[in-house]
Amino acid sequence: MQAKRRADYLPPAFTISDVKMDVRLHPTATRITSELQITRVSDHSQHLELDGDNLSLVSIKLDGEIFEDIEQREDTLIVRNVPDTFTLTIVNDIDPQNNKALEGLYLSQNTYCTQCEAEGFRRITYYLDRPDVLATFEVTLHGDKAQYPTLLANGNPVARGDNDDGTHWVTWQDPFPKPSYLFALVAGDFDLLEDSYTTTSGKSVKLELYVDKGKKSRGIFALESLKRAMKWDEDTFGLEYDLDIYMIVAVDFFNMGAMENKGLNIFNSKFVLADQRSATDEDFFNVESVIAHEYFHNWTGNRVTCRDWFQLSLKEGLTVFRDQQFSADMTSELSNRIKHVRVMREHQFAEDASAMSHPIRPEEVIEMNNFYTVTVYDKGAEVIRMFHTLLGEDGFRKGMDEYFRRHDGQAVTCDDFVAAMQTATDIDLSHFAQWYSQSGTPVISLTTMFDERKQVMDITVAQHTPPTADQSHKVPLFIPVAFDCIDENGKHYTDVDGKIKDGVLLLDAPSTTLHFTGVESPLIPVVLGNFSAPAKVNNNLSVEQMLLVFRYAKDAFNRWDAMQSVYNWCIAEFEKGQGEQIDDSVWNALSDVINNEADNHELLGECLVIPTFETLCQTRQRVDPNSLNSARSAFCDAFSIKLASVLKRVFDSISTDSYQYDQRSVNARRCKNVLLNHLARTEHGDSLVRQQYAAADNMTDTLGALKAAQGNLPDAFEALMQNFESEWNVDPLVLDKWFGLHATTERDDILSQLSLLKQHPQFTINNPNRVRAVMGSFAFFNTAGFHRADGAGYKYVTDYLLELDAVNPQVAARVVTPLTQWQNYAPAHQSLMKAQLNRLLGHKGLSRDMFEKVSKSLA
Ligand code: B3K
Ligand code: ZN
Repeated sequence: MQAKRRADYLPPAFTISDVKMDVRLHPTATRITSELQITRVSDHSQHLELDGDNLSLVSIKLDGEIFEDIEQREDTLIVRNVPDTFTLTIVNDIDPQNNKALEGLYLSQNTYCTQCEAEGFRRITYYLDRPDVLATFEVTLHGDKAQYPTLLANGNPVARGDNDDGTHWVTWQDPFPKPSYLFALVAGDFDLLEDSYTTTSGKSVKLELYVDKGKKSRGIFALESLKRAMKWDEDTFGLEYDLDIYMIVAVDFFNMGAMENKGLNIFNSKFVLADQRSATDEDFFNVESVIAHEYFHNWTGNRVTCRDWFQLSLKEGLTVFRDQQFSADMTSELSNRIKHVRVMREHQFAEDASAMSHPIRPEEVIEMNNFYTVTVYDKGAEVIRMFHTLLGEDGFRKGMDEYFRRHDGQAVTCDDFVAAMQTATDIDLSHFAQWYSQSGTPVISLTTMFDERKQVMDITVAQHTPPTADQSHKVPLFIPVAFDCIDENGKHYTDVDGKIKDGVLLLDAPSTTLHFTGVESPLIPVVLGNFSAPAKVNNNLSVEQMLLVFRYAKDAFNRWDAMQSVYNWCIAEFEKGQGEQIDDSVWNALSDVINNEADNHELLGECLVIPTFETLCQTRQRVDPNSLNSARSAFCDAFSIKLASVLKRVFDSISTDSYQYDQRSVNARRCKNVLLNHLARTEHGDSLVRQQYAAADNMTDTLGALKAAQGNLPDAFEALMQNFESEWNVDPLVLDKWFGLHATTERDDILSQLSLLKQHPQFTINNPNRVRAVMGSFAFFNTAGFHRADGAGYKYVTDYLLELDAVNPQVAARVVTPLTQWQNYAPAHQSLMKAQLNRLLGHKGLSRDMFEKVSKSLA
């Protein structure tokens, strides 16, 4: 299978200015008639080459005449010797009902919907399916009126009518030229929530949210979130919505979270439906942030789009950054920042360390769907955040204004974005721009030299990016390192030469040395405040110094991070078999932390979360998963037993009133549930967990109780899980939480448990949410089960992937990720994992999606 390279980009030979489409919906034979206005824009090809995948061609006309000088290849249609300007009319049939890959047009649960990004439009009709071809669309949909009373497409509805045969039709016009990946249509029978929003300039926009019948009340929060996002984008970036109508449709079968189709977002119902009984605080948070993310794409993605798919981070990194800023403004800055740093450390650092390592702007791609990654999205957002740090709030806004001024209506590159930002700063951004081309996680190392007699201290800050699978040679990057320095009494210092400006050291060389004077005792460097760069830090602090950082650092993120380092250090002691010898002074200090922060539910809640197995892996090499997992668990036991009384006292002090989704209550519930998780390991565990489950008036506390019982209180867990299942059996979206909990429970018979889950009446391989809840949760988060020493966990996942790949390659290629990260583990596990990857690679008919990831990981 052939890879495409960024360096080989060629502008299209032809462009399409206008599309008129007629869609006659039928489960197995939907007929598409598409009339394309085509113009030659460069002379590098005499023939027109259209993309098409899985289509049955019926006829082609050129300027109204049947045209036969064509050649059909596997995924292209060559139309030979065409004039410079012409109208091409293509008729073809497709089969939505048997489209289980959920790409293109598909029918599931009696709803037709589309997913075209990245290259799904070619599964609907022949087209120049690339983001740099922008056309206006007029789409007429025909469907059975009783079954599909709602017929939607992009833009504004302009005409509708009934036919004699029980069908009806609606015509939609989208005046904004758009690439085909933003095309969408939906047909179904929904409940509708309606609202309106008036923009700052006084334009009234109709808002429509379509949900499954009977789920209307669960859509209210999403609609409110949309209005908040619209207001925020006007206030923060001066960006208003442009069409008269904004529609969101929630569907149950969807490969990802949501899709920003122009004027017609299609969402996984998981990111729309929420009420206090069925959704956790985290679900509410996610609904608001995904609604905002898709809305923000209207400017960063749709009005200004990508020239080619290698530029994906242009829209995704930027839009993730925008949704992160929005969420921080709506909720809280600290917990948002911690949430995103967790994603970086758990998943993005792991991707960088694996064979799939790639820069935020990849160089080489076989299947584009494989590049909707934590690197492109989340590291991409970190790169935008560094622009924000370098330029400041006002400079960043100025750069964004210039970006839209230059490129509204265009398909552009990451370099165009950097060039627009460059107009707003005196800092030369050419060195900084290497973040787009270099993969890997830089490590910032600190070495100190203290001269007690002269009372001076030097701190050398060095950077190094280890080689990655895709790039052996690395260059020094331009890294904004937030830098603070404290002594043992909490006094803050800054360097004499002023290299640290406004608390940030701009590290633009392999290393630099900072000088400090008037220093009586060795200073403790406190670096990467607010996670100022997507890097790792080698700070070599003692556990006492980490605790001083927690006590004295100004930056709340640094304080949280210091606690993570303390836990990491403790777990390392357990790994060495020295856990029992951890000094009482450390336990006492931890007890003080909990006591002192007892009223700060936000910080305490975050600080009491022990680093996950996945995060711990990123600070270790060739991990033996079972010994690390056991060491972590032994530490958690010791933590809860030694600190039981203070944990219980704080737990009791947090009062929970009836449910409200506001930040104060969210923080209190979160803190309380984290405490419950620790207390579950103590003598109070069983009764506390059962009490909370019984009393809960909301899903956050229900799930908190179940999670606390999981792995600690098997009897309570079984009983409560049964109760949960009987209550939510009819609601698969909620039942996914139950599937996920079972799949992540560490127990000896987990593989037979998984087999039972797969036989559950609500489970189906055709629904990505179900598959992710069972197999995804197991492969990503059931450490003991997935990493069983005999390799049976790896084999189990592989067997399933072989089945899944034939149904939905995109989802299969996600779930295979943990197997492809074998480099992280000890040799015995590596060979067991590779054996399964080889099985996959040897399988006939493996999808491109899987082939790319598996072959790379074995290369
Ligand atoms: N742009 C879509 C993702 C499309 C994924 C294609 N496999 C959603 C988003 O990032 O907003
Ligand atoms: Zn996006």
